[in-house]
Amino acid sequence: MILRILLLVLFLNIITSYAAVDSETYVVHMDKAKIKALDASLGTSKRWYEAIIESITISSSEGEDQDQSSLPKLLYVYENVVSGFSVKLSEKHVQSIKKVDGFLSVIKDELFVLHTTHSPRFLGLQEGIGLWDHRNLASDVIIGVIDTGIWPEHPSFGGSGLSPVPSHWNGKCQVGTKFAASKCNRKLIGAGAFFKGYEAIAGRINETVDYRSPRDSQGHGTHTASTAGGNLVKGASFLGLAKGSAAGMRYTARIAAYKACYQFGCASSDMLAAIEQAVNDGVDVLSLSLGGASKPFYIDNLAIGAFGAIQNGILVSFSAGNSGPSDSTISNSAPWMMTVAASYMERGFPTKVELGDGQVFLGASLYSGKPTKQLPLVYDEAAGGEDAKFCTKGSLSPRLVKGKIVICERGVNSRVAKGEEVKLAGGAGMILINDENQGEELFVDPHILPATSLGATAAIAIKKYSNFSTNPMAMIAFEGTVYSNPAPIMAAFSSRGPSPIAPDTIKPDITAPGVNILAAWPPNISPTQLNSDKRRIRFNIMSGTSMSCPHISGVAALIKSLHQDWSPAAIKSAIMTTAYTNDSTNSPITDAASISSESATPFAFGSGHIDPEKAADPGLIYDISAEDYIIYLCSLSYNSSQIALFAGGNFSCPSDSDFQPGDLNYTSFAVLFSRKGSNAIVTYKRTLTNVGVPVSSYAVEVNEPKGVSIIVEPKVLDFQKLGEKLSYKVSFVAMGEGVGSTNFSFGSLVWAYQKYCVRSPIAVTWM
Ligand SMILES: *[C@@H]1O[C@H](CO)[C@@H](O)[C@H](O)[C@H]1NC(C)=O
Ligand SMILES: *[C@@H]1O[C@H](CO)[C@@H](O)[C@H](O)[C@H]1NC(C)=O
Ligand SMILES: *[C@@H]1O[C@H](CO)[C@@H](O)[C@H](O)[C@H]1NC(C)=O
Ligand SMILES: *[C@@H]1O[C@H](CO)[C@@H](O)[C@H](O)[C@H]1NC(C)=O
Ligand SMILES: *[C@@H]1O[C@H](CO)[C@@H](O)[C@H](O)[C@H]1NC(C)=O
Ligand SMILES: *[C@@H]1O[C@H](CO)[C@@H](O)[C@H](O)[C@H]1NC(C)=O
Ligand SMILES: CC(=O)N[C@H]1CO[C@H](CO)[C@@H](O)[C@@H]1O
Repeated sequence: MILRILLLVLFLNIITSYAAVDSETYVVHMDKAKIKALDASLGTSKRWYEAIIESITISSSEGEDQDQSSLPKLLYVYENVVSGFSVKLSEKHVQSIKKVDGFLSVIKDELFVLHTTHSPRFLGLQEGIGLWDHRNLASDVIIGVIDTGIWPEHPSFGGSGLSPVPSHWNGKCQVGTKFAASKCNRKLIGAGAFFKGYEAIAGRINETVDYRSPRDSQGHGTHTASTAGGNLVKGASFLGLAKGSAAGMRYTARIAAYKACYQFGCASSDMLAAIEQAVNDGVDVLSLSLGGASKPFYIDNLAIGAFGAIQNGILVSFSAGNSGPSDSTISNSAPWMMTVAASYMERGFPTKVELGDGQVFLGASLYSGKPTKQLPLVYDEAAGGEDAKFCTKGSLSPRLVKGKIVICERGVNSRVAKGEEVKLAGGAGMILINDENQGEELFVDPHILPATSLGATAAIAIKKYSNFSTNPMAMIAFEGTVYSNPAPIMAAFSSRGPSPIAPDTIKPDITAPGVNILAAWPPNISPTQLNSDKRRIRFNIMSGTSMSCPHISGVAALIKSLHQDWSPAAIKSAIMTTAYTNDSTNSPITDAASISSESATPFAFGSGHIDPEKAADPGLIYDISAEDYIIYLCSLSYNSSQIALFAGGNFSCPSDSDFQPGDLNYTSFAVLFSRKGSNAIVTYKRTLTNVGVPVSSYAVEVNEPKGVSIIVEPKVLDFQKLGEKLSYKVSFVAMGEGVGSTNFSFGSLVWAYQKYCVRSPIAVTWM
């Protein structure tokens, strides 16, 4: 009953505040070519847009006195990566704006969510060698990170010993709350904060919890920026765990931090402004560890903004999302985006739980103290009232849990908050258990008391023991850091393909370390982010595709400095064709989501796991020009105003073209077949560019997916010089039998010559 009244009140609240505001923020996309022509007569596009707004608001108020100051204010004017503006408008005004000459589309602003040092060695990067050779690191690249801002005083962003700021940098250090211009240096060369869109949606930033400046109040942006390009800092660790040097993938890169994410998320209008600023400032690579639900590219502001960036030669790396392991949970799936999945490294933080009856289970935790004694074990009713099994706030009875180890199930409140509840009630330890859906994937957390996670199988046994033993007991021992787990393993949380928007490409593209990553952290935020946690750290361990994405951004920056003339698609191709798909035991990479330890598929890891040194010298690349992408959009039957969002004006789609979406010169192959029809044939064309050995002869090797036979024509590509392009055709023939009930089958196509292995995964979807 109380709940119903509460819901009703909330509901009414929403309705009334909606009615009171009556207007919402929109991003209005305009035809770049038309606006350019008009600019010449009116001065700047800003004046032109102000005139549009004035005319629609006055015309629609029909003679009522219109006070100048009550006109809707432009939040941003976009002139480079996209063309248009963002503004708060009523529904009526939105209808009038659609009639303005040059109008292309209007997209309601929305909030995106964040996809919340040792990894260099795991990736084979070594000081003084290969990509980390001093000559390669001496050149200048700038990595732009759009996130929650940055903690500028952190040693990962110290500027001493670096050469002057690169001459192609045009940006600045934006001053704001607790952020003086002097906070930028030769490492952190620029910073900006974009919050007009956020404040229009969520209200004014609460300055007791966040800063109206580039300073990071959440830690996420500091962590991701240091993973991509933070300094090499010796002696880093997390409360004694994961000791070693912390270093960004491209640790000599310069960093520009663009803050567009706040307490409740990141507004698309702010994101577009940040992308545009970064492009104008001269960044070489952009890293975005955030996203929203998949939607067609012509209504996806992130896809439209990212396209503007790649047209300016800037590779944009995005996190795939943390919504796995179900199929088609992928975010950020436009083919011009680099979409990054997350996997485990070989590093682990094991624990051992020993029950009173001698059973032993292995778990994981970032708690690093002494083992507990054998202590009484309590669960559910034995620990408190309703919800005691989830250890929610106030659910545990101090009388029942004092001095004992409490079993808590995941869900409802955060994992570290459960530990806090146990500690507040006087408990001595916690065992955090997975249910069947959560399986065996163990999250390690910096608990504030001796605590460990256990997988679903152990959970069943331990619940049974605690229910049926008259005097249940347990102890937890913490075994520190080990470096011997088989790796990589795909993280269950990592979002999966196929992309519902673009099933003609495999997404995600690649996987990189994204579980238990140690990186820089603001000194005023505790590792658990709980108020009761008074510990302060310089480096924190976090997990998510948010953490894997900046690894790829940093590696892209390394490759960019080696091959300054390569396009974003060429760098992407190099990273993808050289990725590996076997783990450290030379068996196919497995999937933490699979109970039967089946191997992971390209819809979990794309082309495989990144191998930076190999990516530096791929032999051949699949290049894609901006025009190639636009022809691809034509093949998706986008109409002229949808095409103009990407092409920036007039683009006539070829009328007699037989180009299909699968002909995009993508590094992987996705094929859709009907389960019933047999002998259906799909033929795709590809073009390879030689960047390896001038005279070289590549031969094709195919590994056919189940139920499909493959014909490649020609079977040998003879290159005579560098930069030469040669094309081939690949036909997939559906045999239509033996596929059974599987929805997908997988294979690969490799062009091999001497040390080079240019590999593309193949994914067939049976519909
Ligand atoms: C658009 O294309 C048409 C026909 O190709 C051409 O006449 C016109 O000048 C173009 N407009 C702009 C603004 O480029
Ligand atoms: C701002 O945040 C603080 C701390 O959470 C809270 O106490 C305060 O009420 C908030 N202020 C507003 C205006 O929401
Ligand atoms: C243990 O008891 C709880 C209720 O207290 C019950 O929900 C659970 O199913 C029992 N588990 C086993 C394995 O018997
Ligand atoms: C990957 O593992 C499979 C199965 O163990 C093996 O057949 C294959 O040769 C391995 N591939 C590479 C590149 O080592
Ligand atoms: C393109 O399609 C959109 C959405 O269906 C529509 O609103 C728009 O008017 C179309 N534009 C043209 C030029 O047909
Ligand atoms: C195949 O797809 C269908 C429909 O999406 C789903 O119900 C089924 O579980 C899938 N099969 C497998 C083996 O994943
Ligand atoms: C830049 C580039 O090489 N683009 C090529 C990609 O492949 C398609 C299909 O083979 C070609 O038409 C493009 O020219």
